[in-house]
Amino acid sequence: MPERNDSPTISPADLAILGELERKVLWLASWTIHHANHIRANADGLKVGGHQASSASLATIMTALYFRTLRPQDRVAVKPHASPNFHAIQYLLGKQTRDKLQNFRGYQGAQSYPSRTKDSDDVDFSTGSVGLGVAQTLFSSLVQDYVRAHGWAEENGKARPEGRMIALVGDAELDEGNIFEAMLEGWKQGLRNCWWIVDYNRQSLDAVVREGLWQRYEQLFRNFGWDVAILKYGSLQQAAFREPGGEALRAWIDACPNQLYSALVFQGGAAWRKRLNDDIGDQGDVSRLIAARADDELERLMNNLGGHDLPALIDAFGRIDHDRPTCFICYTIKGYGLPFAGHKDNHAGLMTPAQMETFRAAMDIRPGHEWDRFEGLRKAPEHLQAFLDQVPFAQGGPRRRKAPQVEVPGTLAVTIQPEMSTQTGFGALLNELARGTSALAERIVTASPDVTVSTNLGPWVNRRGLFAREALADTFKNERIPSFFNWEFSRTGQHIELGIAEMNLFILLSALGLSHAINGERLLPIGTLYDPFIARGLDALNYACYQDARFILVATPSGLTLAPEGGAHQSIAEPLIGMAQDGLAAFEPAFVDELAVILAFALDYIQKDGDGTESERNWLRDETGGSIYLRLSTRPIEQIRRAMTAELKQAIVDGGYWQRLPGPNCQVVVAYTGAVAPEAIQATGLMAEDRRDVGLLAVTSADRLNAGWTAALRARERGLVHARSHIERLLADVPGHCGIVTVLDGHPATLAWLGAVGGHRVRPLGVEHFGQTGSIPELYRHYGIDANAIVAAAQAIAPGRPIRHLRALG
Ligand SMILES: Cc1ncc(C[n+]2csc(CCOP(=O)(O)OP(=O)(O)O)c2C)c(N)n1
Ligand SMILES: [Mg+2]
Repeated sequence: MPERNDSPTISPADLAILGELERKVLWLASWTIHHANHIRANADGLKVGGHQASSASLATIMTALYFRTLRPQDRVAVKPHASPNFHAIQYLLGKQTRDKLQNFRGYQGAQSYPSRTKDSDDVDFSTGSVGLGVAQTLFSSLVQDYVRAHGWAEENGKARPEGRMIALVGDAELDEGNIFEAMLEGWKQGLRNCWWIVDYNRQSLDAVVREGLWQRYEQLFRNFGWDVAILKYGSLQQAAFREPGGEALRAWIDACPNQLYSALVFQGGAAWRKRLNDDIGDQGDVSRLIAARADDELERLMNNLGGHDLPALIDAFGRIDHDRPTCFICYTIKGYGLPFAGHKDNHAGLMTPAQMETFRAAMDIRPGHEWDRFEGLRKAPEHLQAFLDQVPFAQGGPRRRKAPQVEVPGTLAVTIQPEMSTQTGFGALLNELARGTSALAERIVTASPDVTVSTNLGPWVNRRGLFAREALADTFKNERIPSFFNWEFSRTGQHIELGIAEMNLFILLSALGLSHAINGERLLPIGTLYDPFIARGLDALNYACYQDARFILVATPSGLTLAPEGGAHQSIAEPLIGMAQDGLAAFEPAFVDELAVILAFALDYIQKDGDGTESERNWLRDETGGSIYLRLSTRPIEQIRRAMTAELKQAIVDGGYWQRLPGPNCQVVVAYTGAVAPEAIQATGLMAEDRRDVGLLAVTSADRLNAGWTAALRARERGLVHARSHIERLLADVPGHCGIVTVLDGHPATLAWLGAVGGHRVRPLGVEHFGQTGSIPELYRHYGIDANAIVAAAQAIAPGRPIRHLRALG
């Protein structure tokens, strides 16, 4: 990487300043947490918390990185509970306010864990759920490669420098399986420009970790093609090892169990001396080495692990002159420099006010000057400021980039067959997009965890190819073996084929869906998977939404409609996930013309960033956008021939429309979602024989109907008396005595709330138990979502005479 000059050697003057900044980061992070817990008045009297020990563990590493090694193009996922360090660093760089620090963990203050969306100081990647931020850096690196391989590596006529994607990783974080799933995928995809810096303090939340983990980590990383750098000894220790007797000291350190080392760190200099003398004190040279140091010097020496040694860190980071993925295992002490350093119970430990007073004195901070940026530092403020002014990391202007929106046509072309499933429709829509040459199609990137073909992405991939940094031909094609699928990899391919791990799909979508903000190049990611396996990656999906990544998730097949596949693959709860997941608008269309409308909307919606004109027609805040979840099915159903009017389009996007308007004498409305449309239609037909004016409500998005409804309720409570949601308008003319039968191939609670909108009686039908194998009619009968069940439900809640009359009798 020729553009980098962050060398391994540092001038003594710069090193001295970095040493002061390291103290400052430790002080500010500790003080921020202390202030939140002991000084600020908190309304509820609850402990606020924060992690002084976990932050202290990373103070040196983060000082070296942020004030020396990082370049503006580098991106970092910070270990969640080291958030106070990050905010302290940004505060020193003038990018975080004192106000936010004083309000750490408070309402609208600096966030407990770094948040892209909620913090105001340029967080690159949100973290919180351990393991996910780590994998995010790996996938972000792949996305950077994707963007560059597609020729989008210039900005204002200049080549955009390649960044490193860096994770600061807690050692116990490496217990999370998603990290290893990501590593394997990274190996397959030729990962580069990725650093994981492990804070190897040998402590987790509960206790001290097993012995020898570093060897497992080292072997694992090397197996996956990573370079590994182990920073075990600081420069003081290295110098001591060169003294006579030094080798014996090193051997003792190497053999010392983690628990014992931690306990001695906690106990301090006198304990170190006693233990060392007991163990190796009878060997002339090493005895003299120990005796030559006072207790505090001995303590400093034994605490001087690689991860707390600025020269060792600067050297290790500066030596990397290649783009291979690199893992740094940095030995650290949890709570370094604080009174509970090394104590196994220190994870949530907070310094007491008395301990803080001692710490304050040691840091030379005068009361009332705790937040002063240079208070207590042993360098002139102008020198410190001059140093901060030239910190490379802070030179690049705003880190949040912007990319123009790609225009989406109002209508997407698709040929609709008389009978079709939504999944087939999806394949056909993407095939049409792939055939064209639009800028829209160019920016679409698809991904799938080994279900590309079975989710109907095949035609798209045949036309647009698979992505890899190095081309790879399809041997079957070259050997002229007939196949439906052209499996050719190239730098310009537009499909990223993943192994089966759904976690990886979601984290990749999270990385692709932030490309506009990270790379300044917009991508329109579409990921496909089987609907039930959303649950497998759910936390990663939540994570992607939390950091406002933008993507379209296509989940198919779903529900009972993959009937012979059986209970293991039938999804029940996913429609409720679609409703409850913040940042994700869920749709479940029944017909392909609906899907075409929704997909066009989706491609536009994922690009919105709040700049659009505010429309409160539905109280959905559509101008802010978000991600999209489409729940599709493999069940072919008879399509409706109809003109797609602007009004119908809008209603489909808003979440529902009347397929058959309920007349004035209506007693029953059937409201359905998705693939059970034929059953709902058939049931209304059956009921028409002895009931008049049965209504049929098509619900394309329970999620959006529900969100609009609750938003309108809230708006009215706040005095906007005219606020009306789409579902309220749809149900406005349904007589009060009417019953509503709701039905979907998913959990009945998804639509059960419809009765609360206008006070109608509801009988919600759906699936509540694990599936059986069988044909679709058998299963729909078994679970009570076929036409007969709908009719029976209607009979039960609207038995032929007006409900008003029944009420009067009651
Ligand atoms: C997925 C998930 N599970 C549990 C937690 C709760 N948690 C927060 S930190 C932590 C232990 C972290 O230990 P380590 O990564 O070694 O960091 P250290 O505190 O030692 O710096 C746990 C279990 C979490 N944040 N995320
Ligand atoms: Mg740890």
